[in-house]
Formats: sequence, structure tokens, C-alpha cells
Amino acid sequence: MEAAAQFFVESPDVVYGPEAIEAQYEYRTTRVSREGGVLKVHPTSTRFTFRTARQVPRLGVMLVGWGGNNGSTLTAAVLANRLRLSWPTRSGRKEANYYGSLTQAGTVSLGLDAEGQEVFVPFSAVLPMVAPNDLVFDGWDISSLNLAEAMRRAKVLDWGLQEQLWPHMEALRPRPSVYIPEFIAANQSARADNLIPGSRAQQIRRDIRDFRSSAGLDKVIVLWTANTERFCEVIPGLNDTAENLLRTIELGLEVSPSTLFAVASILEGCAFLNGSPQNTLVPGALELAWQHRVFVGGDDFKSGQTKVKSVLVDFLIGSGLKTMSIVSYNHLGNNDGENLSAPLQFRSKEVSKSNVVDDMVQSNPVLYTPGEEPDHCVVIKYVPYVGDSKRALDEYTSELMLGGTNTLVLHNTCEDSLLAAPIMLDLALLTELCQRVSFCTDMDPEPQTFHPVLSLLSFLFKAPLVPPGSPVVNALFRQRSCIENILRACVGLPPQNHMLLEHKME
Ligand code: NAI
Ligand code: DG6
Repeated sequence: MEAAAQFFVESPDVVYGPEAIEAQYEYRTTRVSREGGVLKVHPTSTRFTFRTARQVPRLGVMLVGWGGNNGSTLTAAVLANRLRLSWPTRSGRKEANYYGSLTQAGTVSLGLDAEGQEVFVPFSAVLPMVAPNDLVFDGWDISSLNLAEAMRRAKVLDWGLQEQLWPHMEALRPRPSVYIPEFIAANQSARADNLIPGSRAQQIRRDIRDFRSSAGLDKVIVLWTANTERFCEVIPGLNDTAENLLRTIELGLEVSPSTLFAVASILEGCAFLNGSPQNTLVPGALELAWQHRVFVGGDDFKSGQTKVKSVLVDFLIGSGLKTMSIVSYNHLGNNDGENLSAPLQFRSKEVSKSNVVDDMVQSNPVLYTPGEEPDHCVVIKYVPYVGDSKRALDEYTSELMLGGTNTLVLHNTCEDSLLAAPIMLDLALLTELCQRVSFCTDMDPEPQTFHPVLSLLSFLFKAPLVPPGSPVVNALFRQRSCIENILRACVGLPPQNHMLLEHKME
């Protein structure tokens, strides 16, 4: 495979201008109507013009929970790649890379060459994207440790890599943050030594502005990778509308720390992404994002066990097997695991891990009667000794034809933060790219951008947020195709259909 190939689409429908790529695109889909018990399917076609600005900005990423395992690991990963570090391990020398990142290590097929073979390019080559090595990091943490100390506390990286990174990470220090003890587990209180005094939302906004100007940035994206909070109640008059939420903050009444960060980011015009499961983006925050036309995305990074689940259940049900029981157990020993050992924080995670098969079950009325669903049990245990090396055990039981049963058992061990960090990277890079895409249709010539609830990011989240009324898609490869095909549309390429008809003719 050719690596990092640059390519151009040669077509009268695609213009590479000095400032933007403009592509005419025929969106072909179908509408279905029900008439007297019969489904009538109508093929439809809408002409889109996509415009993608080519100038890639200087991008800053602010991590809430910067000093945690994910935050310190992502920062270390980008530094290690930028500095082209390599280090010895007991199984040989390792080099920095971006494995696990869809944009950096995933590929897209452009089509067939003269020999009838597929030509692949990296995902990042489809449209101009910020290079991860150019990202600038900043952030907040309730713990005051600098990023070098935080990296050591996380115990994720090999010692030889930590030693080389130490001088580069030592000067990075999280800004003070918002700590409201009842939102996270009581066992976290000992690390809360770095707190914002006084008006919190105003200080967060000042921090964003300070970072933007002192680092000379064009754009900032804010990403919540702090502890899982308990769910907050949605209360009419308090957080149900943008106006009520802003008033509640103004009056100093209780709003979860993550919602405070979301509101401050939106008011500063910065996209806000929620990597944890709690309902940060309450209706008032979503309305605010809509009013300010700022992207928001969530919830909860989809890294390991859930990623496998959203492939495996899609495979089982898609193959016509009736999955009746899913049992997901995992144990881990990092600070995330300790926080999740408290019931309310576990509950947030349990909910986001449990809803991930709903669309697959509902897609198959041949197997499931209305309302029928598999048993689904999620267990998380805190076992300090294993640290960041999470162990996940899954059991899937499905019904076969003629009374048979198929039980699949999986065991997975991996460093949790090394799965999460590339996902965080993709979230920032794809969100930034989406900010440079606009489009109009033949029906509506007024240019518009994607809906502020950026559902294109669903591949990267366990419980994807989608615009009101939009179907939630959890199946991993449908989510991947969505990103791939939208990027292809922006350069005037048809959706990837995998038909390979060229090879099915005589
Ligand atoms: P961690 O516990 O190591 O890091 C969280 C950091 O947030 C800590 O340094 C803590 O001091 C800080 N923090 C807590 N409340 C804060 C606040 N209000 N403001 C600023 N900082 C605050 O956890 P880790 O492993 O980095 O995970 C972070 C989040 O990502 C967790 O909610 C976790 O559930 C979620 N997540 C992690 C995945 C993974 O694979 N590692 C996958 C999916 C979600
Ligand atoms: C244990 O479940 C801790 C969690 O934070 C997970 O590690 C994290 O949410 C990743 O979950 P999953 O299901 O994508 O592996």
C-alpha cells in the first residue's frame, strides 16, 4: 500500500480552488411510505455542493482532566511522535506511532487501479486535516501535579519513554478547576488541591481566551476527559433551556462541573466534546450550542469492550442469529476504576455501556418482537494491582436454528488509556475538519454547516448524541462508513459500496 499519498479527484464536479475544495455531489437515498400494509420505496436524489476550506488552522486542545491517565497519555503520545522518540523494552525497541487512531492509522479505498486492485490512502489524506504533531495542549485538573508527574502517576508508559518525555512534560501544569465533591466519588477528594476560587464559569472562559492568545491559536476545542460524574437531574426552570441554564449559573446555583465547562466553551465559540458518560449536555446546553452554532459531541469514548460489542452484536444479529444474553464484566485498577467503584458514578457508566445494542436489535423484527431485547448485564470492579491494564470478559449467547445455542466468550487485556488517547485525537481532528465544511443543496442554496450536535462523531462515542429525531447508530462499521462517505462526498466521490461489480462480470 502507498503511504500518505496525496491525491486529486479529476472531475468536472470537483474544483480545487486556492481557498477551498468545492464538490458537486448527488446524494441518492430512499424514502419509504406505508400504504395499506404495503411499503412503497421511493428512490430520491438531492444535489449538494460541499465546500471545504483548505487552510488548516493552528489548533489548541484543552483537556478537562488533563492530569489524568488519558490526558497525560495523549499529551505524551503527541510529544513522542513530534520528537520521533524510540525506547528500549524487553521485547525490543519501540517507536512512537498513532496506532488506534482512525484518521492517522486507518485507510480509505480510492478505487481500483489498472490491474483491478484497490488503492488505499490514509484517512487523513482525504481532506486537509490538522497534523496531530502540530496540536497544542493545555487544560485543567483538580489535581495540581505537572504533566510529567501525572504521567508517572498514571503508570501507562514504558519507563524509557517516560524518562525521555520528562523534561518536555515537566513545564506543563494544569490550570485550577471546578470541584463539586458530590458529582464524583468521595475517594477522589485527596487529589483535589488545584481549585478555582470565585466565579467558575467566568474563570474557565478567561482560561480559554488566555490559552488562545498566549499560544497564538486560531481555534480551541475543549474535551472533557475528567472523572465520570453522576447523572444530574434535568429540572424545568434550572437547566432545561439555555436561558434557564445561564441564569442558574449566574445565580451560583448547582450545575455539574462538566456542564459548566460545556457552557463556558460554547460561549467562547469552542466546540465541546464529552468523553465521559454523564449527561453533561443537558437540554439547556444543547439549546445554547444551537443558538451559538457551536459543535458539541458525546458521550463517553468508545474504546475497547464496547467497540467489540458494537461489532460483534452487529455481526450476530446481522447474520440472523438471535442474541439473547450479553454479559460484560471488566476490572481495572486505575483512578477511573476507583472513581467508578462508587455506585452513582458506576451507574452513569452502566447506562452508557448498556444502550449500545439497541439499534441492532430494533433493526431486526424477524428475530425480535416489539419490545423484546437481550438480557444485558454490565459489571465493573476496581482491582488496584492491575492499574491501567484493563481486563474485560464478555459472554454472548445467541439462539441458532432448531433450538441450538451459540455461546461466544471473549477475554481482552489492554492498557485502557492507550486505547482512549487516539480516540481523543480523532475527536479533535474530525471536529476541527467539520468546522471547515459547509454545504448547500439544490432545494436550499443558503450555505449551512453540520448540525451543532455533531453525530458524525458517533464512531468514537459509546452513547452517541444525535440531533433531535435522528436515529442513533451504534453499529461500528455503519458509523465508520458514515465518516468515510461524508469525507468522500466532500471531494465528489460516491459512497463506498463494496460491490466490486468490475470483478463480477464475465
Ligand atoms: P483519570 O481518573 O485518570 O483522570 C481523570 C482526571 O480528571 C483526574 O486527573 C482528576 O483529577 C481530574 N478531574 C476530576 N474532576 C475534575 C474536574 N471537575 N475538573 C478537572 N479535572 C478533574 O481517568 P482516565 O482514565 O483519564 O479517564 C477519564 C475519563 O474518560 C473517565 O470519565 C473515564 O470513564 C472516561 N473514559 C475512559 C476510557 C478509557 O479507555 N480510558 C474510555 C471511555 C471513557
Ligand atoms: C471500566 O469499564 C472503565 C471504563 O472507563 C472503561 O474502561 C471505558 O469506559 C472503556 O469502555 P469500553 O467498554 O469502551 O472498553
